[in-house]
Amino acid sequence: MTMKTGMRVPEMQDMPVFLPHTAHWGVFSARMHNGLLEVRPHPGDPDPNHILDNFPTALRHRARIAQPMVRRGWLEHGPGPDGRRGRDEFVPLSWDAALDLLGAELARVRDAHGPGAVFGGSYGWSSAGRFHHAQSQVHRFLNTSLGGYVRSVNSYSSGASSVLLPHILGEYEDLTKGNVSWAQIEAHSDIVLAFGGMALKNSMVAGGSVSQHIERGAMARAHRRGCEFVLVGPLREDLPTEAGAEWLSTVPGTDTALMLALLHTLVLEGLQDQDFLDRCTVGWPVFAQYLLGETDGQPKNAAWAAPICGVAAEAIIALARRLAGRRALIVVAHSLQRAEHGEQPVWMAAVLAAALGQLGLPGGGYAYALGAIAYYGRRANAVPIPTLPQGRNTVRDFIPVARIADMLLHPGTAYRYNGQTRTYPDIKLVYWAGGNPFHHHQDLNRLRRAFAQVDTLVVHELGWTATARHADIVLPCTMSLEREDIGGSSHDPLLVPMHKLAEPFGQARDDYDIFAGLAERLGTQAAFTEGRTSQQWLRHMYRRTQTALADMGLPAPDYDAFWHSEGLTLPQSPDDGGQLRRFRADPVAHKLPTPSGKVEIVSATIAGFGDADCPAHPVWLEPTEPPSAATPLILVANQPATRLHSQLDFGGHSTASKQRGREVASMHPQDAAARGIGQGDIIRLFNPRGACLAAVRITDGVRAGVVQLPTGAWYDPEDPAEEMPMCVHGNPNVLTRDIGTSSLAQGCTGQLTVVQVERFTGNLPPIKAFDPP
Ligand SMILES: Nc1nc2c(c(=O)[nH]1)N[C@H]1C(S)=C(S)[C@@H](COP(=O)(O)OP(=O)(O)OC[C@H]3O[C@@H](n4cnc5c(=O)[nH]c(N)nc54)[C@H](O)[C@@H]3O)O[C@H]1N2
Ligand SMILES: Nc1nc2c(c(=O)[nH]1)N[C@H]1C(S)=C(S)[C@@H](COP(=O)(O)OP(=O)(O)OC[C@H]3O[C@@H](n4cnc5c(=O)[nH]c(N)nc54)[C@H](O)[C@@H]3O)O[C@H]1N2
Ligand SMILES: [Mo]
Repeated sequence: MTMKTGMRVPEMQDMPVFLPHTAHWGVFSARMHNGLLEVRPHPGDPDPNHILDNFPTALRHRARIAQPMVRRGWLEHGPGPDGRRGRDEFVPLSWDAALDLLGAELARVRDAHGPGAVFGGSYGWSSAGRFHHAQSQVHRFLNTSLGGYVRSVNSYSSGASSVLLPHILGEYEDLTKGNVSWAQIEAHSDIVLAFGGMALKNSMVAGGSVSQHIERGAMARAHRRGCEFVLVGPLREDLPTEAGAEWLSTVPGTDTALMLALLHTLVLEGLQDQDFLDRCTVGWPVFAQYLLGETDGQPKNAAWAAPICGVAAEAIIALARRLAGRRALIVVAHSLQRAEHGEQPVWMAAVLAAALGQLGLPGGGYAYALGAIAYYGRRANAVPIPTLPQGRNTVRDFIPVARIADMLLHPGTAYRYNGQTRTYPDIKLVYWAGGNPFHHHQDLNRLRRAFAQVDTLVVHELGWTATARHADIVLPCTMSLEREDIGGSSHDPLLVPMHKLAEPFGQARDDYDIFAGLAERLGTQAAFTEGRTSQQWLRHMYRRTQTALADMGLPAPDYDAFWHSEGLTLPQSPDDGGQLRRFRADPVAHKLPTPSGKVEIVSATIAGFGDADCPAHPVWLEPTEPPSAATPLILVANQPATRLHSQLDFGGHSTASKQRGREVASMHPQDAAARGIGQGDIIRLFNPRGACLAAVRITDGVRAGVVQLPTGAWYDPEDPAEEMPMCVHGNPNVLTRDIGTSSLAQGCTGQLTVVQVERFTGNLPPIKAFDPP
């Protein structure tokens, strides 16, 4: 795969050799040749990722930002709440003028309100590269220059599970990253039951870097050995054909009911591992009363679950029997918990795996989120990779990350989180670098109202995302191809020298240089830069890895040797099954880090919080917004295959997958026919929160009653002056609901919502998302 088409970069000299670089979607090398960027995947990668094809076209695309810009209303009237954000004009400024203005505004907010009025959570994946990692840069800048900021905790990825799992099973990082590996599945698993699947499109990316895409090969080899893969969910493509998967098509959002029924069947037939339950768990007797219907009169049996999940009762019973007595692995995709009551399937899967007696066995038990990202199911590096120290944040206040609009709309209001009653702070200035809330957040019309509330919104971006368009001050940053860095991830053995492959676009600067310029104006330059240039930081950060290698008695090349190599292979820790393996072997000596030291089927801690939307043990809770006559379909807004989130949506691979410029939604033939919709038509998806257009693909790979539209098409409001403009490009977050998973975790619920769909018959509005404002 060598990509040759792209935007010409005439000012760049031809390069004699390919130089290494990396992205969240894979290690590669590239060179400039005849003014074009040529990209080659890492030769050791068995299954390279086509998302690399977005680079050549993206590099000099018109969607890039060329110059610092300030919103006219902000420039003329000063900071303050303003509903014109997102539809106002921008005025180009010189770097000096822009940094002077922003430096003064930061000083004003700091002096008048304190750093507790600055929201610097700045959630987002930004780019690979450990030094120019935008979130680390913005945090370090706000800490060293303002004394801190209101931060965010948890992630859009795992909002519910990362709060729940420590209460009931163990540390999130241990359970996801040091548990069941692909190698164990290849060698040991008899049956893998994957709720939400393990789609290859997802495991093709990993935050920071990935040098080998191993998942397709691992599933193929396991399948050839005789391992059975069963996919539970609404989309057939969520497991690859190489896994030979059986597809159990289910109604989204009903997995907890299905898991309860599987367990009910096991108990009814005496197939649960009672010894494991007695030895390693707490709360089974209480939970069993709920399961058997002794507490509420409703046994959670297969007949009960069948109509909820849309699966025949006999199929549930047969599946339960197949799990018992075999090396069974339960996998739950992140997607299941990115929904209302998302804590429940994560918890219930742990109970099911415990009842099967499989926790801690090689290739068995519970692999939460395996296959969702390429750093799960792999060995950890035995040495630390370089990181940028972020300094000290003196502000104690935080929000669960997905509560941003609530915070901005309702300062001073109380909310529940992980057993606490907390209060939203009063934010005056929001600073974003390396994330795209108009990609990641839900109910975008509400988010627009929220961003209208602040005094000032600052955004560093490489492209004109909707977030940049809603900012008051837009500072153009380089993309990773335009700077030097060190690439790596804690679960990939290759540390990559990321060479500069092109000059910065227009006047774009590195985030580091932007912050250094601001720090100079705030008199905090020494604290922020510590007197180092970017180059000197790279050398400084590399030393940590070099020293750790030397301490292990391993070859520890110096920085120059590393820089001129194709990459440094790091030692890795053994694939030893981690905490669950040790616990299983000796639950007394190796207690789990839960309050009881055991698997908590009933959690006294969570019961003590007293929140009805996340009670003492896993339960089936009805959705509060079920399908209705007005919105009969369930929308699955999952991750896109042709890009990472919204990144480089204007790149060639992403745009090639669209039709008539729109993102493609998938529908079942029955649902399409009922609405007079034909293959390739443009459809309008709508609900009371908003509407968007998409092209349609009609396929029986989607369950009837479900429509799937991936995330990541840049928000493109038809008329931004309207209160609820239609997105003409296909961003599903105009439709999703901005509520927390529950009072426990307050996680993002963007995966599922209810919608209606119709054929769009109006004049097709043009796509403007990639044209500069
Ligand atoms: N409906 C729905 N919504 C979802 C999800 C879902 O399943 N359904 N999934 C959620 C999940 S799991 C996640 S993780 C989030 C992802 O949300 P984000 O991480 O916010 O999405 P990205 O598109 O990766 O945003 C990164 C931004 O950083 C910019 N960038 C890249 N490099 C640099 C740099 O060097 N400097 C600066 N300053 N900027 C840079 C990119 O141009 C891009 O705009 O989305 C969430 N949203
Ligand atoms: N190509 C690509 N890969 C990515 C990303 C990307 O943007 N692009 N993002 C990365 C990130 S940040 C993350 S966090 C992970 C996310 O990992 P996930 O959240 O697991 O990924 P999704 O694709 O959103 O969802 C996986 C599948 O779950 C199914 N599903 C949805 N709801 C339900 C349900 O209620 N029950 C069942 N049984 N199935 C359901 C959907 O059919 C969907 O295709 O992906 C990572 N990988
Ligand atoms: Mo994520």
